[in-house]
Amino acid sequence: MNRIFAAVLILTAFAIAQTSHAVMPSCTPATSAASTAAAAPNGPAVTIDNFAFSPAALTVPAGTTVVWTNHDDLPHNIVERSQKFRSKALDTDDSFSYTFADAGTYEYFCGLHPKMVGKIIVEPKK
Ligand SMILES: [Cu+2]
Repeated sequence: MNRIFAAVLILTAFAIAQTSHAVMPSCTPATSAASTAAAAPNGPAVTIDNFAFSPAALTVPAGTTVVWTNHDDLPHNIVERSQKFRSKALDTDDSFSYTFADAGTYEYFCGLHPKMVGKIIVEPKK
């Protein structure tokens, strides 16, 4: 009896793990991408392509809004190493933007593929 319950539990957990990746992008409303992208149409851009951030390192002055756009056909997200910011899972052509008010080096990675890394170097305002 206990063994059957445990087996059902494991199967359920497995099923959730299998579907969560596919379900993730649809959890968030598709319309939010357009509004975040529109927030800074001319800001410096980081593109996500082939499991890589490009440019991998970007230098901007403080106060700049950086826009990341996912051009891969599977979701990625952006997670700052010390959790200063974190995007939702970005589906194809979704964007995320963040305004860097303070100077510093902001290292980030993809929460879904942690080997994908990049950094934004923010220089003090002149
Ligand atoms: Cu990724």
